[in-house]
Amino acid sequence: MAESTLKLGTEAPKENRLGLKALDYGGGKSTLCAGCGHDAVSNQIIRAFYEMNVTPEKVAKFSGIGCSSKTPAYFLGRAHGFNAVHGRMPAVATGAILANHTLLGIGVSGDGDTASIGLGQFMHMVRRNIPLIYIIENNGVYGLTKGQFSATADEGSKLKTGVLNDLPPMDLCALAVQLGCGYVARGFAGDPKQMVNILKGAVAHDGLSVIDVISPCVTFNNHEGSTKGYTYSKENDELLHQIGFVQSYEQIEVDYEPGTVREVQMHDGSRIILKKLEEDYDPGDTVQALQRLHRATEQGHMLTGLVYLRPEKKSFMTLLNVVNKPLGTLTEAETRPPREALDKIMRELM
Ligand SMILES: Cc1ncc(C[n+]2csc(CCOP(=O)(O)OP(=O)(O)O)c2C)c(N)n1
Ligand code: SF4
Ligand SMILES: [Mg+2]
Repeated sequence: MAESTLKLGTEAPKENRLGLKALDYGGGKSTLCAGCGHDAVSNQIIRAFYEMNVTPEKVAKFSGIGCSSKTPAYFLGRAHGFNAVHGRMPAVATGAILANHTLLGIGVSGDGDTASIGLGQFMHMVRRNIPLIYIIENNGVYGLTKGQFSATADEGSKLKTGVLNDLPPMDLCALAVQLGCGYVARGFAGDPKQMVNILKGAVAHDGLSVIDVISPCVTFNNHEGSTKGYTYSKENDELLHQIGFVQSYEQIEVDYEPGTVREVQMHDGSRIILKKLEEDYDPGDTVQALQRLHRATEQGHMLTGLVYLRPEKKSFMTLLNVVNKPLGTLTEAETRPPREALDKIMRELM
């Protein structure tokens, strides 16, 4: 494994509870353009998984095709990985996680990979609530094929060549909320603190989490007239709340004024702390989530934070009552119905 060039920060403790260092969560050397938002997101994934004490060998990484889809090679080099076909990652990830849901699945896609060619696959994965962390590194363009507009590009935004986009954008967070996803968030590659906490919450969530992260393409979509570049995103970032995350083993009591903080308990006992900013936003309210997303688009704002959270929603594995073992390890006796069950079926058919 080549040594990672990603910066890992210095403030975190050297070893986590598994005795692993942040570098143990790194991957190969990135070949992306210097300053690409996708490298920042890889860095944030490394930090979140390290601080969450995830065993790298228990992770399965999935991706499609694009600069974004190359990034699983740059983090968690000790994990399993499958680089699928353009837009087809959801089907591959669904199959793999169904076969072995003892693995923690993480998929990295792009706005082209998800919202253009892969939209049908994405929507069915959301409906099924496959337990997977699904990240869209959204830069509004097809970076790998030299910067054409994708389906998430804002109306009126301009390509470097001067071409204007006259089609409305597709909001992947709104789509995920609409289809009933239990964990929907929007982050910004330039806000690592928020992103790491969003990712930690997703690790703790049992079900699909959709994380749309605005991740600027410095080569093709970071100029004046772009609405997905660093400057525009920083100036128009509308924070829903500040996100904190407390792991299940931490005895931290949060000290706050009544009514200023919302605390949500996750199924593993960890807690997500949402510090309200200017208004009372309820992430469990579907209509409010859709309204806020729509309003932000109309105002040219980038709404970030935990847009929608329903941790109680049953994942596909729970609905299917799948055994808690990788299917490939089941013995013949465990897969074949007992003699009495077969006899009973035969009697019913007579
Ligand atoms: C079936 C198929 N069609 C088209 C392509 C060409 N292609 C490769 S990557 C890509 C778009 C990538 O855009 P996005 O998913 O936004 O990733 P980014 O590079 O911006 O991170 C396209 C159209 C392909 N590889 N396969
Ligand atoms: S072309 Fe854009 S998306 Fe691709 S690596 Fe370069 S900056 Fe990143
Ligand atoms: Mg893109």
